[in-house]
Formats: sequence, structure tokens, C-alpha cells
Amino acid sequence: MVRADKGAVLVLPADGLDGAHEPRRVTLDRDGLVATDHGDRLAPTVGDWLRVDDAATVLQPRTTALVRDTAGATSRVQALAANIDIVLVVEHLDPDPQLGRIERLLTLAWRSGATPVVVLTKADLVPDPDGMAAEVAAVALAVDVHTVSVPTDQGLDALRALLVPGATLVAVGPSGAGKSTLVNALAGHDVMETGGRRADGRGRHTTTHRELVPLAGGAMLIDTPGIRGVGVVADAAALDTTFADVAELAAACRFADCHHAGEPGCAIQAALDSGELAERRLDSWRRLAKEAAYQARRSDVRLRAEERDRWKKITKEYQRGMRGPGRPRG
Ligand SMILES: Nc1nc2c(ncn2[C@@H]2O[C@H](COP(=O)(O)OP(=O)(O)O)[C@@H](O)[C@H]2O)c(=O)[nH]1
Ligand SMILES: [Mg+2]
Ligand SMILES: [Zn+2]
Repeated sequence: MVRADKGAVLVLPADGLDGAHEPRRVTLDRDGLVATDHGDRLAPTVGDWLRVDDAATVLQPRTTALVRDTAGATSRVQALAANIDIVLVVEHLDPDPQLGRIERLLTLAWRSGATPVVVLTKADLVPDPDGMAAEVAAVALAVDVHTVSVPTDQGLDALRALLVPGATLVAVGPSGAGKSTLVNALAGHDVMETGGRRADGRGRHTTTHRELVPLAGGAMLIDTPGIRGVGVVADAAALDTTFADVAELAAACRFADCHHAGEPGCAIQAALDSGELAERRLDSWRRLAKEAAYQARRSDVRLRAEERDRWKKITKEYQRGMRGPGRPRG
């Protein structure tokens, strides 16, 4: 599916992903859901494959999914993009990149099952982009970090190399980072509106929807609006990957349940003291771990509530069955 469009989604045929085809509308049910082969119903998202025929529209299983936690008393996750191969974590060099935000988006990216790549934009606006990239690389463990500038075409070839036929890339990052500008540069023409002044002078244009852009070479790019304070979906494995250094230290603490708050034999405290681990990095990890734990608890509450509702329904149906259809009571 290419994008959502008021109760419908726009889809392209599998053989029409060359950037030269017009998408067609497929209507959804009233709740905006479609059936899956497993009998449940899900909201389709950008990057999803739908099997469309006269009888039904069926959502195909996802290989990867970028999901975020939605606000609310009980947890629900929302899929931001599906079947992606690479998550471009886009952050500007000017103003200064925010390391905590990059760590948050890397956790989101690792959780998706796709490979994250960090893209630092606006290299033309700072005197030492490489030095800044090295600082970011120090917190983006095992992740490629690219610096780019669209006006000077700097660093873009490294990203073009990722656009192999069939590959799907999604750009995430704060509003104003330059995601849409990057998508346009990689597409070779303007497909997304960017934050520059609008021709009619009515302020800035920012991306408000997620959209899949099929490229002439056979790759696909998904642009997203700036995701504000995205909830990290509980995933200890993703956190351990993003913060492999912290996880490794924690595993070396004397007590397995060490809170790293002054206990004897705390490897994290030792690393802080020696300067091997930055206080900022530890705080960032703590914050995300706390959010993940909170999210996991809410998700438990939701699962229990769903299970209860399911049993209520089954019990009711069973009782109705015992009475028999339409048989008068008493
Ligand atoms: N100097 C410079 N400006 C850029 C670059 N990339 C994007 N911009 C500007 O940054 C602003 C926000 O870009 P936009 O692509 O809309 O950001 P988005 O919200 O992440 O999609 C626009 O005014 C762009 O022209 C870059 O590499 N260099
Ligand atoms: Mg945009
Ligand atoms: Zn410890």
C-alpha cells in the first residue's frame, strides 16, 4: 500500500512499482481494517502488501514492521511502516544533533527487524561534519553513519548505493531534519513537499502523512512526518542492541539484579568513574528501559482484558446454546 486516503488506501500492483503507475483506491471497512490470513483484522500501513480480488482484500504477513506505542490507558501499537529493509534515522547537524533522539530512533529501528542507518543532514551548514559524525557514531554502535548535504550533493552517493531494486527504505526523524528533501533528492525529482517557504507565502509546509515513493530504479522510499516523542515499544532485545555497551557492563555487575545505584561490584558505576561510560548515555538507557517496562505492563493489562472479553463472549454463547435458539425461558 502506498498511502492512506480517507477510509481507503492507495495501492500499486506488484508489477507497477516502477514509479510510472498511478495507484488505485481500495476501500477499507468502517474501522479502517482489513482481514489477514489468520482470521483477525488489522489496520494496513504504508509498505504493506494486500492481496486484492473480487471476494476480499487480505493483508499479507509482514516481514518487518516499524511500530510505535500509542497513548492511552491500555497499550496499542501502531505500525508506521511495513516490509522495510532499512530505517534511515535522519537527524540534522545544524542545530546540533540530539544523541538521545538518535538512540531512541535506533531502538525503534532495531525493534522493526530492519537495519538502521544514521543520516546526518545539512553538512553544508557546519564547519566539521566529520567530527560531529564521529561523536554520533560513538553512540550508534554497529550502525553506518553518513553525513549528507542535499544542496551540494555531498554524501548522497553512499545512500544511492542502498537503493537496490526491491529494497524498501523508510526515513524517520524530527520535523525539519530534511527527510522530505532527502527523499526528493534520492528520487531525482520533487515528490514530497518540504519545509521551505511555500510559493503562496502561507508559512511552512511539513509532511503530514506517510507515503511510499516507488523509485525508477526499483527501490521504494517511505517518507514520514516528524514523529514526536515516539513511544518505544517494549523490546529488551532492541534496547540491548542499541545499548550493547551498557548491557555488557550490566551483565558484569556482581549482583544479577543490580540497580547500578551504589551497590558493591557495580560494573556500570566503575565505568562511569573511569569515564568509559558517559552519564548521558546511562540516563538515556535508563529512560528508554523505564518506558519499555511501563509499556510492557500496559500491554499485559490489555492482553488480560482481551482474554477476559473473549471468555465472556464464549461463556455467553455457551449459555445461549444451552437454552437453545428462541426457546422461551422458564
Ligand atoms: N542547508 C541545507 N538545508 C537543508 C538540507 N536538507 C534539508 N534542508 C532544509 O531543511 C528544511 C526542512 O526540510 P524538510 O525536508 O521539509 O524536513 P522534514 O520535516 O524532515 O521533511 C527545508 O527548508 C530544507 O530546505 C541540507 O542538506 N542543507
Ligand atoms: Mg517532511
Ligand atoms: Zn550495576
